[in-house]
Amino acid sequence: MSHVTIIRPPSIFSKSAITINATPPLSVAYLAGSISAAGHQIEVIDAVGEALDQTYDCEIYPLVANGLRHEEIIARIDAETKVIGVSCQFTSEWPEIRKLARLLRQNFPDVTLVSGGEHLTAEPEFSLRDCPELDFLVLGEGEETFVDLVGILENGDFPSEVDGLAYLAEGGEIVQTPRRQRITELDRIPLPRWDLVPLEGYLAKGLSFGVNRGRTIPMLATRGCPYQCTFCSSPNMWTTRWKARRPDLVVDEIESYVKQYQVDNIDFYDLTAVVRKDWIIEFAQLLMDRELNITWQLPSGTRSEALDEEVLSYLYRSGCRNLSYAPESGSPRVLKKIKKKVEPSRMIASMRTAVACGLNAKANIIFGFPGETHSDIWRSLYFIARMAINGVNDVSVWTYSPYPGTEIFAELKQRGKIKEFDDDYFASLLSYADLKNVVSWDDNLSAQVLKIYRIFGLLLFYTTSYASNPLRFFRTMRNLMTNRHESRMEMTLSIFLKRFGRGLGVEGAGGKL
Ligand code: B12
Ligand code: SF4
Repeated sequence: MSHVTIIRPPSIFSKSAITINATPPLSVAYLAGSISAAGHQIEVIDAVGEALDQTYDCEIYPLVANGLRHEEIIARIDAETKVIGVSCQFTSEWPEIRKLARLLRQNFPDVTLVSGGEHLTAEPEFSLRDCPELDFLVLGEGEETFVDLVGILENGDFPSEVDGLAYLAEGGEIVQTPRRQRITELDRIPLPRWDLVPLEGYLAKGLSFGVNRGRTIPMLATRGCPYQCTFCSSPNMWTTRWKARRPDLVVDEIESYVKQYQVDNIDFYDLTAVVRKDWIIEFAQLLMDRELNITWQLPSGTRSEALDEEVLSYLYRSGCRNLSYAPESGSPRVLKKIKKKVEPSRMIASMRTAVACGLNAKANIIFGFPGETHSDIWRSLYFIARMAINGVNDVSVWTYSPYPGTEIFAELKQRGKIKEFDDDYFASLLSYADLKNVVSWDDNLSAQVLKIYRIFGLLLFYTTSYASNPLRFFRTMRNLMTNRHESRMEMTLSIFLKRFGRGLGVEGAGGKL
């Protein structure tokens, strides 16, 4: 039995970010589930959950961290620990994770330091050279690889036969073992160990990736996505294999959270939850049969192929209240280029039906893909106005950021637009939600122009939405006064009002609502 500690690092965001999302760390809870099921002793340090109200300036770049300081993390680590795993989900967090890894190495010279997550899977070589303090990187889906790695290390062997790893060999070359096959039987993955995470802080504050609908816990019903959009790292991370769990087991898990944690709402973090119509209908029916009196949401941004009237009505009746669509653009030319196989008019029809069924629909739009022109942006703006007229409740207008492991990132690197990973690049990734500091990766549109388009897009959507549905204004007022939120707009307004009341200071997510 080995002693393992898994760290979820502080969350990083920009000083003028619109929102700070602190949410319970699903990856870490899953990894803890697998490590403990394999018989090891496990501890979790969720740096965000343990200090939801604490924010501080990062030393390396002009960003803000939310959570424990590094020295506070180190102080919590058990001296008996043999393996420390650090999660690195976001590329923007890398400079801070590198700093943390160095401190961990100084303080625990003999432990094995492991890291995994989306960023490392995309850039293993860079990460190991930039931070040789890390002994092993776990690439892709982490559960089986981490369990195998810990087991082999415990026996005193070297894990050269473990698939899914990268490490720096003695001669200085990078070794990457073959990528591990995705887990096909998702139902055999041990459930997340939420009892090891400071969950109550998140639950009590209704912190959620989606809209605040009370005590919210994240879940996964499926893994992977069958599509290959060129701006998304999912194909590299998860391959294009989409796998779903047994719907009855997903409902069992929900029921256990209702009983154990009194949750009101479930956030599904799935990449593309609704792929198979028969699966989602069976799941919704089972959920209705249990009469659990909860709501659920799909906040990640789903596709619309399987979302017809029958499915949408099942979703609503089973408690789904918020659904995010991900059209990304209203320009057919851009959609083709980014390989987002979406037909804007069909998506609008699905959104209209969703709203008619009682669901709150949100759409994600991105401006500034490389090569996007003014005319493409105007098509997206027209699409934004159509969505508002058709009753869509919310829109996010992000500016494009290139993430490693994506096709566009590789193109930009080849063209010399991204020269090397410096800390400015990492910081630039958080400009996507920044009202002030926009970065443009598009030769046709400057950062200033993108910023204006972005603000215009948001204004266009919300003025059209409120003008075409005046009742919405009164509903928003009522929800703001009662601190209940149905849409993202209401949640964001509530955060702004609170921040305004406190002098607009940047706060931790604990002060979010
Ligand atoms: C939920 C979510 C969020 C939530 C909450 C995230 C959280 N704190 O948990 C919020 C709303 C905060 C969020 C925000 C953003 N997100 Co987000 N988010 C996700 C999402 C949909 C799910 C994450 C998740 O829990 N997955 C399920 C778990 C099981 O998978 P996992 O995290 O990958 O963990 C596995 C492995 O990575 C590995 N692993 C992970 N850590 C470790 C550690 C060790 C030691 C080991 C051994 C293994 C290991 O094992 C795990 C189990 O298999 C992912 C997409 C996805 N489905 O993964 C995007 C994703 C992580 N987000 C992404 C992005 C870009 C963002 C944003 C920039 C917004 C945007 N433009 O979309 C912001 C940035 C926020 C910030 N401040 O940095 C990208 C990250 C790309 C990158 N390289 O940075 C992703 C991958 C989506 C994508 N494909 O583009 N996000
Ligand atoms: S953007 Fe969405 S649909 Fe496209 S590959 Fe990524 S997860 Fe799949």
